[in-house]
Amino acid sequence: MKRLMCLILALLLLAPCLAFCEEEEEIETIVTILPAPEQTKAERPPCFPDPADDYIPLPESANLAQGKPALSGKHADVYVIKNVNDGKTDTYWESLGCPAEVLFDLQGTFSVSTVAVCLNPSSIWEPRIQEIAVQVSLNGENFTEVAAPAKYQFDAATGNRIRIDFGAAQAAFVKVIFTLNSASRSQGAQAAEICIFE
Ligand SMILES: [Ca+2]
Repeated sequence: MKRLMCLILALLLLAPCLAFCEEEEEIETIVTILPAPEQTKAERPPCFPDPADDYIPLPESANLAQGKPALSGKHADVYVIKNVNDGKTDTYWESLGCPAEVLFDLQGTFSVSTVAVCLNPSSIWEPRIQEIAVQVSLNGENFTEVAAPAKYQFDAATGNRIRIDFGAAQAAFVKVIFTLNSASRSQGAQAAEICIFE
């Protein structure tokens, strides 16, 4: 008798649970499928201005330095000279101290009027000053200074790049000379890309 009472009591306690489970099974699942919006081009809403809008502009003409033979003295660590004109700002050249220079063979004679020196545009690169001069040559032996040594401010806010403009000069070889880098973690010259434009 006692067992029968316990069984009845257990059924009474379980009854609400069984009813709940049955109700839960009856809940309909409603899924609404929305069509994906068509986007044919990258869009940037006005509230997210493009940082590149504040970068120092570079000429739109071809970069005469890219991929051309480039020579320099000793480099720091793994930052070899081939990084200076591989077309990528996430690779860079760093000299072993200053002064240092990079000599480009343009493999032809061009009328050049702008040299740009670019660092990685990331703000991880602290603002710094580098002192830079530019010389040109037609034969690789006799050079003429077209831009005297001057200090240039590199800042991520303006793309971590600078441009040196000078009167157009015929050049088959261009030498970029660094005499100072104020960066706290390097005494050598640094350039992710050096670009030369007509
Ligand atoms: Ca590079």
